[in-house]
Formats: sequence, structure tokens, C-alpha cells
Amino acid sequence: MIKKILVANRGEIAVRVMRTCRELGISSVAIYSKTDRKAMHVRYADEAYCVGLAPSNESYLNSEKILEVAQKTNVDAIHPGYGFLSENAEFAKKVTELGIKFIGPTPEAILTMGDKLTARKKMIENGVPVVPGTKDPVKDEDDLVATVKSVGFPVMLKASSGGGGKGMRLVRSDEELMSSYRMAKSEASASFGDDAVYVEKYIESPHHIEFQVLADTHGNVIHLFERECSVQRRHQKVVEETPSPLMTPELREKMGEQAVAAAKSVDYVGAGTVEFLVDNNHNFYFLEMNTRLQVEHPITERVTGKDLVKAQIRIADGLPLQYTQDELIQNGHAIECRIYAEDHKNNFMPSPGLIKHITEPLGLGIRTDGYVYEGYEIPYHYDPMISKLIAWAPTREEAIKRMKRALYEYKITGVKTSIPFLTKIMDTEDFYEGKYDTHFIENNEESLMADIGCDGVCEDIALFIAYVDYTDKIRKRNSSSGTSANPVTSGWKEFAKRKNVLRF
Ligand code: MV4
Repeated sequence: MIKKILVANRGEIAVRVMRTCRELGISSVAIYSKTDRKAMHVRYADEAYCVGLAPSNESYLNSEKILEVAQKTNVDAIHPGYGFLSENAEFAKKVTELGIKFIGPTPEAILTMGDKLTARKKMIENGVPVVPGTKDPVKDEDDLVATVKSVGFPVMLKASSGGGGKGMRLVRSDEELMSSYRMAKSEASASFGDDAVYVEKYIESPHHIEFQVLADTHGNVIHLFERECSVQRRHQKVVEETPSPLMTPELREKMGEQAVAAAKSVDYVGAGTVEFLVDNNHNFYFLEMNTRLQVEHPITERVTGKDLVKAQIRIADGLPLQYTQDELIQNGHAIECRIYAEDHKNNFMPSPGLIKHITEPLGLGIRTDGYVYEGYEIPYHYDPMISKLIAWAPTREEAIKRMKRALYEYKITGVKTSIPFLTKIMDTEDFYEGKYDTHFIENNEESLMADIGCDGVCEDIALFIAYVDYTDKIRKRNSSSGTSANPVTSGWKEFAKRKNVLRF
């Protein structure tokens, strides 16, 4: 039985995993980099060990050191979270060889799905629909010309070792073909040390819809419905929701079935995600499979009522799934907004630094998965995502309104955040109508970049307290001297103009 888990990650996902460990009576071991001494996952864990310096290569990717800690602390299993070592087959293999359980699929499944062309071939063999295109890498320039002729423009050139948009080129005409091909090849070679490139038909304005799957070691494979992830910017997801506004019961049934088939084709074990492109005519195509827990998993948890980390741990323990496909339902609607420490007014540059104040939204239907606290300094070495805000309501319309309410309550000072940008997304007609695809952000750039200023609950608690103390003092002085002057003097006039500030 798994009694102790090392969480090989940091930030919100490390805390997320440890929360379920605590509920299951499993003790948790944190690893951390030197700059992360004061990080929340270190505070939350039962034990914590420093594994190196701030750069990920020296700490969170330092598999040797991490395995040394795992052995020293006698853990039964390692949870890799997402990013870092989560999709590293070599690491999964080493963990297993030490007699420690890797909370995830086999190294073979990671390898097959990690190579896009191998995954594509596997899907074709198993009857899972893929985008029309080639099965093998482009051999040479003559082969490319012949292939593109048969597929037809526009085409997408993709690096076999790529993923998440890297090493990808859209080609619309013969003139651009050769230069794009050479660029794709050299980019792939530089990024992945593998210059294999293949050809796909380009799907115009697709939706990105993914299916959550769970597979146990007893051969049970189920899906937990879809997540609509089309609101993204430069292959970074920004907002996710479930159910997808595009989905119909028939399409869901067909896609879910193919997601399960994709998982079965690699003897998948654990939690995974099958990504599809969906065009406006409801044609869907396998894109890739992520062999880990995803950032956006909480929206699935919210509508299905299932704890995905608990499922992962039970599966790693060799236990069967606690529910069947037929027992699962989608209850209501959930939306996730990713809160980044970034400045959307400055080309979305990361905005690390000291959190001076944070007030998180609470109340009916709200969940936040975060890790920062007042006085914490966000390091610049890692991903700038600081929290995920999840709103649930019985209907999509109510979930959007609830999300807007929560974004209004969310106050973070000290660093710039994506909260104003997310508020504008919720206010965009195309989003509200559920009529959006992967081009949503670029199509609505003007309104999403507009200024909305500070309007609502006072941003800065310290300033609010100072204002109330100041007006109290003036009032006391006025009453003792028998005068009744307006306590708001010039310095506070701007502040007092805000509609919600106390009036005297
Ligand atoms: C595509 C595509 C259109 N046609 N493939 C982007 C990430 C990478 N995993 C695959 N991607 C795409 N592949 C064909 N044949 C459009 C995209 C794409 C995209 C996909 C999912 C989510 C957002 C996207 C944004 C731009 C392009």
C-alpha cells in the first residue's frame, strides 16, 4: 500500500497533489530548489529536501538527486505533477527500477505518445481518426512536393518530436513550401535534436477539445468527458471550460469512444488526456495524447465530482477504478481561468516579484488552486502561473457570471496579473455566446487590450485601512472642536471618488 509519496514538482500542482495525500492519510515529501525555500509546497509537505539551485536543470529536473531523496526517505511512490519530469520516459523507468511506483503510465506509453509521428501511426492502426496527411517523415524535397500535391494546400508541416506548437509551419502555397520546410527542419533539429518532419492537411479555425481518460491495471479504461481549451494564446491555454459549447451528445459519445481507443492502443495506465482538433462541421481528429495530469484537470473534477489525483494514486496502488463509464455524469458547468503573474499590456511579459497583498475569492461554487501568499516572492525561474480560479454553476451562463464575480473579488498587489485580461474575456460577446475557436484571442484583440481601470473593491487593503483611520481621526477632531467639515481632504479625493468607498 502506498503510504508515502514524493511529489517531484513545485507550485500549485505540488500543493494540489499533497492535499489529496493528506486526505488519504498518505505522508508527503517535497523537493525544492534553493530559491524555493519559502514556497508553499515546502510548508505544506510533511518533509522537504533541497535538491539544488534555482535553474530547473539543477533541481526539479535533477533526476539523480530526486531519486536519492526518494530512496533516503523510503517513499512508496513518486508523483511527477505536470511539466518537469512528468513525461520523461527515462525518469519513469529509473523510478520503477528502484522499486518505487511511478504515478503515471509506463515508459513505453510515454515514448509512443511523446513522438507525434509514432502516435499518429498507432492511431491509424487502431482506427482513431487523424488529420489527413502522411504516416512517415518527409524523405527529401521531391518527396515533400509529391506529398503536398496529394494532400493539397493549405498544409501544416510538423516536427515529429514537437508538440505544443513547436517546430510547426503553416504553408498555403508552393512559393513558401521549400523555405518553410527548411525552417521547420532546422527548428526541429535545434529544439529536439531530431529533424523528422511530416505533413498534415491544415484545419482552418479548429476547436481544441480534449478528453480526460483514466485507465487502471485491470484493463478498465473510461473517459471523464471533454474540456474545451480553444481560448489560448501562443499555445498557452488561458481559459478552459466543460462541457464544450460546441459539443452534442452524439459527438461526445463518438469522441469519448475514440479517446478510450487511443488509450487502449498503448495499454495506457493512469490519468491521461487525448487532444483533438474539431472543425466547424464536427469532424474530429486526434492531435496528441498528454501522458500526465493536466493543469486544467479541476474543471473535470468539478463536473464529475471525482478526485483525479486520488484515482491516480489508487491506480498506482493496483486498485481498480471506483466507477464505471455508465456511472459518470456531467453535473452543471465549470470554467477555469489561469491567473498568471504577467503584464498583458507589455506583450504578456512575466511579472515576478513580491506579493504585497492577496485576497482570494470564496463563496458558492468557487475553487482556487494556488500557492502564493502575502509576503511570498514569485521567482522568475519558473512558470509565471500563480493560481487557477475555477467557477462552477448549474448552467454556463451562471458559471460565467460567477467567474466574473470571483475575478472582481480577486485582489493581488505587488505583481501584475492576468485578472483584468480574464475579466475582459468573460465580457467578450463571442465568449459569452460560446462561439469561439482557437483564434478567439487574436480575433478579439482590440477589446481584450482595452483599458478597464480599477473599479470595484479597493485594490489595496493597506490604503483602504489608512483611509478609514484617517477619516475617523478627522471626524473625532471635528466633533471635539464642534465643527463638521468634510473629512475628505485633497489627498484622498481620488480615492474617495470610488463608488464603494465609505461616505461620511
Ligand atoms: C494543427 C492545426 C491545424 N491543422 N494541425 C497547435 C499545437 C499543436 N499541438 C498542434 N497545433 C495545431 N495543429 C493541423 N493539421 C492547428 C493547430 C493550432 C492549435 C491547436 C490547438 C490549440 C490551439 C492551436 C492554436 C494554433 C494552431
